[in-house]
Amino acid sequence: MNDHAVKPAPAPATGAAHHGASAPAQETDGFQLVIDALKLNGIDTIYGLPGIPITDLARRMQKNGMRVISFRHEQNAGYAASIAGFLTQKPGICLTVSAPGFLNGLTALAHATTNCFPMILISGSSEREVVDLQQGDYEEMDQLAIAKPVAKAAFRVLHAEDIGVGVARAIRAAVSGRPGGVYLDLPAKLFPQAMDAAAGAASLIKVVDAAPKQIPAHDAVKRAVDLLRSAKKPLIILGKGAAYAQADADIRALVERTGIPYLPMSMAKGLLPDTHEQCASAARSFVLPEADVVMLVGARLNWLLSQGKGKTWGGATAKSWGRQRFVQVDISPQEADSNVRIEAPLVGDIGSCVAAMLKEIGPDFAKPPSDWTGAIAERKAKNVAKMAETLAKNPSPMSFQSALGVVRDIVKANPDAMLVNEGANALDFTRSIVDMMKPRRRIDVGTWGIMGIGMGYCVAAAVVTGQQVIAVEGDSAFGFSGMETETICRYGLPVCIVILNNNGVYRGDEKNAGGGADPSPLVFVKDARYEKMMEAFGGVGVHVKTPDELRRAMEEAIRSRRPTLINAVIDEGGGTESGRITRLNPTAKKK
Ligand code: ADP
Ligand code: TZD
Repeated sequence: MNDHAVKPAPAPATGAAHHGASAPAQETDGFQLVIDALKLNGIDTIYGLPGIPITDLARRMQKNGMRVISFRHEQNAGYAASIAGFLTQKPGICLTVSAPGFLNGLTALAHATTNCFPMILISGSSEREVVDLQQGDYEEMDQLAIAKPVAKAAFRVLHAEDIGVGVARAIRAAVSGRPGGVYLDLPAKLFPQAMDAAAGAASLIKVVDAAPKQIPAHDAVKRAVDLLRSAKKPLIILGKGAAYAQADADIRALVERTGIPYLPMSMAKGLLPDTHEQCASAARSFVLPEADVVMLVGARLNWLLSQGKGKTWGGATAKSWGRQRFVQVDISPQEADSNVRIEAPLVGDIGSCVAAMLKEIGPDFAKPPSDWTGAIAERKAKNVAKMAETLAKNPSPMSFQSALGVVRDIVKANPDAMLVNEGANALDFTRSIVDMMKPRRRIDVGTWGIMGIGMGYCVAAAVVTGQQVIAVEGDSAFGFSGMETETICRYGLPVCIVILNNNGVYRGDEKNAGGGADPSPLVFVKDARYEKMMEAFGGVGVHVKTPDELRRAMEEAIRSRRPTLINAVIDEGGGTESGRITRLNPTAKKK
């Protein structure tokens, strides 16, 4: 322990001590116990923003050898923590001040819960007595009550001797079962509370088996395998829960041994290489309505999969079910039947479920009929050829596709690089054009389609993996977290940001509908020079107008590993309103 861990207690006034009968008692305090509790559980990185009452906590964390990554806005620190949780299976920690800092972190906490990422938002709070009587403390707010509806769990610690329990409960809640966001409220008065160091150390808990395996029942495994065996047109959908589970080899074995075509959801791309012959991404709109048995692995039938019904699935009307029969592998026993009937729910952790299925399947599973796989291959070939044609075009100004053709090559040449992606068209085109070759390399807007994850994700991806990070950003999307370019420069992170700049939200050519002088609410300053933001902080800024310039700039960024922002000018009329989700925006202007 270092000098902060223990300090001699002030000399006691009792006679015994004066006679030197025992060594002076050593004390610890709330600050130190929080640090020791986190470190004891292998948590060594904090994403946050200092201020009252956690400034000293951040200082002492750093002094105690923790990595403290300090942001310019708590929301970005929170997003960083949430994705660190996804990448590591350990709760990512976001540390904020009270009321406004806490509220800034809350969006990220809700995002973590929604996406099933383990995260702990630790916020300092003001004096309970004053808060509860609403007497007007500095940044007074009942944070615990506000956090509860968006957190998987929320705890408050009032006494130093309870810090160990509080941290242990927060860790367990974040990573066990379906992971999620946890709120831990630490009032200002807790931090300086002193207690005997030995008793303090004894009060800490090293969490044993924080995310216990959940072994599926054999009859559930058999039911799932039997349903798969009965299929003529089976399909597997891999979701980000499958990516999170880190059961990569078994998932690949299951897909390959069954020969079943699969679709990766966006953050499951690369779980098997996107170029895998069984990957049906390029025939998505064909396989969804045609499939007869669909196995979901760590993917929910939420809006991203049209709730499992309607035209996407071959249903007669927008609300009617298709003919699919479903297997759903998920850790949450409540997930099944949330939209359509799940005939074979398989509840357990994905590693255990997939291993059990492999055992049940044995070495000889009859491969799907060749008229099914053949029809998919045919569709794929047609769509891939069409895409290749589009990518080969070289329009001026650049299109989304001609710019992303370059990104695709660069990512292919750097398969370990992390790809961060947000925007509308910038998201949809990147998802379909840029192949991922390895698991957990693509991180994006997730379940809510949230803008603003960009720079927080970049920071965490670089910090957690040490790999090159490439961010493909819409110009609107980038604006939500753009100030963190300073953070990226401050920590010298190998992040290359490519802004697909079309001067606005979705596109940049819209006019004021009322004919007034104000610009349309959807457009930004024309030809904005975003690259100068990176230059302002000592990074590299590049303004590019052609695929060749973009390629050179990306190659140089990766070679140098310097923070780089490439402002890639694309056609301002190139985007579609809401990207590919116009169906959710019934009044969207059709262009
Ligand atoms: P996507 O957006 O990629 O379709 P979702 O976020 O909708 O994925 O679904 C992820 C699902 O994975 C959630 O229902 C969650 O309960 C589940 N999940 C997360 N981790 C695990 C795990 N280790 N084992 C099993 N299921 C998991
Ligand atoms: N606010 C938040 C937090 N999330 C959102 N998803 C939105 C607003 C609405 N929104 C989208 O769904 S995409 C988008 C917004 C504002 C930006 C699209 O513009 P872009 O990308 O420049 O980022 P493209 O490539 O021009 O479409």
